[in-house]
Amino acid sequence: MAVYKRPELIADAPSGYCPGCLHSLATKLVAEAIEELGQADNALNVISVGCSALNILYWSGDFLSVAHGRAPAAATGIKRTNPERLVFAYQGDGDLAAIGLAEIMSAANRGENFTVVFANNQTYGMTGGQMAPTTLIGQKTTTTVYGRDPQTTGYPMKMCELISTLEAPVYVARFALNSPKGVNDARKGLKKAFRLQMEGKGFTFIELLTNCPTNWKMTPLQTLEYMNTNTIPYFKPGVYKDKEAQA
Ligand SMILES: Cc1ncc(C[n+]2csc(CCOP(=O)(O)OP(=O)(O)O)c2C)c(N)n1
Repeated sequence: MAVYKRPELIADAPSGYCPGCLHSLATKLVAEAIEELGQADNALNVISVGCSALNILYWSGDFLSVAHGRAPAAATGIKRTNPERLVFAYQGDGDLAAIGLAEIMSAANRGENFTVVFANNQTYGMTGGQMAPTTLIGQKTTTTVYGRDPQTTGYPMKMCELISTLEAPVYVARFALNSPKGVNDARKGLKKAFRLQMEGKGFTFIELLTNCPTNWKMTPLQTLEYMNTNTIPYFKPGVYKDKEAQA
């Protein structure tokens, strides 16, 4: 008897991710949530630039690959012209919180009726591990070799907290993918965000705390422990905005 089945939205192909990278878990959770809602044929993945773009190697549903940081702008056009589609953008932290900061804040502020899935691994993974806006204080990257210093590079940007101050977003939540509970909560959060979108409720934002074993220069297991001791205390998991619960 089969106890586990690969989601149909994930093709039977090598993913391209480094061993232990949580991007692959994140995209699997996205696929599962969409399939549980019966939306596999209706979903449209707006794939941005960065390791998130490795999605194109194995996402078997519809997708559009767009320029760095511009996924929320592209998703706006797609969703407005195809309101019946389940549209989501999948973005990394360099993509979303650096080059695409204007696009994400503007789309959230307009209350566009799509979902953004934000994989926060605190680094520019694909280009070799440079500092991202979300890099933690003291975290070593190839551009902060002595650790991030807020005097010169500011503080790690908290996107859920920022976006939840806006009036329009309906559901804003952060989950950490380094524990079974975090994974289960993330699956439920993604499903809720997609359901709210299909009900036409408005902008939904799911941040997933992920890792980068290659550029953090740690084993996969060490990254999960680092997330517990360093990432989670700063980027606190939780629901930051839920208009449905407040109604
Ligand atoms: C306009 C433009 N500027 C810069 C780049 C180079 N670039 C490719 S991926 C990337 C960083 C991606 O980092 P992040 O969004 O954190 O994703 P990750 O790879 O960590 O998942 C950059 C700067 C690009 N492709 N296009």
